[in-house]
Amino acid sequence: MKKVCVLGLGYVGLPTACMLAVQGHRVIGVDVNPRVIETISQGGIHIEEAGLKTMLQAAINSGALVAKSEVEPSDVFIIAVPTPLAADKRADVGYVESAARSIVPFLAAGNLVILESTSPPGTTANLLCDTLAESGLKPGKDFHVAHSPERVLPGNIFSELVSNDRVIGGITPESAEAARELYESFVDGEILLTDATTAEMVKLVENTFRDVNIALANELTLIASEHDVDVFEIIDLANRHARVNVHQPGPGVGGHCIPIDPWFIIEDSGRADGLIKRSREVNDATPLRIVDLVADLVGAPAGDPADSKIKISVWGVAYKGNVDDTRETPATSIVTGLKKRGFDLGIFDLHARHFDFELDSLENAVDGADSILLLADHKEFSYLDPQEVGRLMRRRMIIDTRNCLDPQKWKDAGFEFYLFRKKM
Ligand code: SAJ
Repeated sequence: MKKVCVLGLGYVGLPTACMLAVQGHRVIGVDVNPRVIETISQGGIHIEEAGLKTMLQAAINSGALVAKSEVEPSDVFIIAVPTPLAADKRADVGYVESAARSIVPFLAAGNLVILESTSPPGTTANLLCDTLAESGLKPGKDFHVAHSPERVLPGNIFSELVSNDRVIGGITPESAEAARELYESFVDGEILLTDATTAEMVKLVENTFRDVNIALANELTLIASEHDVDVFEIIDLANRHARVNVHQPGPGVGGHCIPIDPWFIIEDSGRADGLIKRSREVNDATPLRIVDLVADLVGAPAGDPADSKIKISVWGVAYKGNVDDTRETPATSIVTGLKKRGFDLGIFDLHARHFDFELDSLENAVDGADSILLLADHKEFSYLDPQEVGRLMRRRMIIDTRNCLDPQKWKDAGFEFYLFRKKM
């Protein structure tokens, strides 16, 4: 069992720290945000994830996990800090660099440093190793360095931490082996070893694959509406073909990963004008197409926005269903666009913690509304009673951009029901 210092206690770092602690490692969880340290030290959680609170309390109560604001000498250092996208569409690796620099004073021969943050190709071999070498020790000779990208799906993190195959890229084969030894303590999936830059690319390719396929689905939505057919039915039937896996269209692509990572691949590539960039543009344009769709179906507010009283009840502003995360959520630009067009809005979301606009209760959100616009497929929405909801509305209309409601149930309650532009 090792002494492991995990830097960054977010959606990846905190579950990983808990998992290592309950496996018997001595874990120091470090975060620059004092409120995060305080919350965790009291056994509380600052992010919503199934099973996290229970795992955290077990780790804290056993004494195996301690949350601190300072790094300290350890056998293993895991860096799980954000790599946001800068305004110039390049990766901001500043948090990785400062995390690495905070490790330098404590680095010792025989240590292992693992970068889990999604990073542009070459970050581990160059930026990370160069910064750690400021310790005077030689990366790959005196200590090990590896990149092991997290691949967990928010909402299903703990089971995927264990069951997913894990890719580990070492700056040397020995570094990869050293990292395998740690992950073997909780990973049941296959552990696949490679070099650090390949591991970085693997992660970016996974998310880019998803982004490109979602772009295809979002483009198909536009084509399907030209023929007045249901895009979800088309995709469902096409996916019956053994070699076809079209993803689901939606109101846009959000989260901290899929809309970001493709840029990390193309930022230094001569191929910046190809499919990957075009897919980003298709997905980034989707939210404003939803605004146009609402104006077309519900009717644009006439004349001076001030006296228009058309109200849209927006349901679900998290970047996807059943999570609390609103980072890069398409709902932000959709709400902004609808407000600019002069619509009144009522915004309802049971999960989202932080949103740029005020959230309402369900009653206030639907009160006097002319249509519901569903943006995130939270499971609670399918439990709602359309009659009860309809009683509060001025007009019974619903636009579902996630295909997560039963059209017949709502139509039986007198609702006009739209899947994107397709009237059901
Ligand atoms: N989305 C669609 N249609 C789809 C799938 C997703 O519109 O068919 C949208 C979602 O609504 C959301 C966005 O894309 O707005 C991303 O959601 P997601 O569920 O695809 O992915 P994340 O961001 O929650 O998690 C992804 C996962 N990557 C892949 O599945 C390849 C996860 O495994 C990664 O660990 C995570 O990114 C990450 O941290 O990189």
